[in-house]
Amino acid sequence: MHKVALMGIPLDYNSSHHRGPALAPQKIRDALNSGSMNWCAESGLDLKKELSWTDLGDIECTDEILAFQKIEAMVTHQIQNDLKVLTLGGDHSITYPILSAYGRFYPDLTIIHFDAHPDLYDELDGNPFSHACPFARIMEEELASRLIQVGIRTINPHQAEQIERFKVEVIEMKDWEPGFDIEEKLEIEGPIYLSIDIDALDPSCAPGVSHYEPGGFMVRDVLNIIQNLSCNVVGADIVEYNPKQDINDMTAFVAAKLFKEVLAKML
Ligand SMILES: [Mn+2]
Repeated sequence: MHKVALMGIPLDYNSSHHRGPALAPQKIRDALNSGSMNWCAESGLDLKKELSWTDLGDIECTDEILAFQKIEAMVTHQIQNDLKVLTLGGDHSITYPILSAYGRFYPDLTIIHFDAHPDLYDELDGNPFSHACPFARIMEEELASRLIQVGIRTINPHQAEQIERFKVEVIEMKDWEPGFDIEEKLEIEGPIYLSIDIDALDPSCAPGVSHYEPGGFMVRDVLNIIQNLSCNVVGADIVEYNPKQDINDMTAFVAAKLFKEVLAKML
């Protein structure tokens, strides 16, 4: 019986700066299958031998009008079949249609959002569905009961207003302390949805992103946060990896490493 469905979402037309994250799902799969790393999570679980998850391949996203509806429908279908959904993006705009599905099934969902950016713009360059806006749409439609953001280091006055308006709980990167127990300190009870923007990490360890914002997490910080979660993780996305900006595929391997730990946590 499968517990988790993996889907790639090769979509980057809502990116405001560089294109490229549409290439990420395949590059992450290539890293996992390269022979450079094995398929074990750090718990020792061999994900390659694990039969409780399935890779459904990529959602075809070339039609910009229909892609969001398609993503929402695909995710809804998996949840109806009692599957948790783990997606590989894609730019961050995809989190809105995914949460449009989740919000209907999980009225008390807590999102833990890793990012350099709050992604709460009301609109950017006239696009309300920009990769800078998904969490504004999600909170307007009350698709989650709590939004907790970590890694943030780019708050401007507009986003500060949006944080206030939507009662977003932000732990800014400048205030982060290693070993901080998010679940305990913020009294999170779950279920949890994880949304991981690769640019939450410092560009020195993950250069393959569209927007550089130094001063972020080390890979180990993010792995520790994921591994220490005890609540039920019912869904997750890993977004904004941009292979066109990468150096020697190093960010592909970072994304693959995060993928292994997130998947192991969801099984
Ligand atoms: Mn970001």
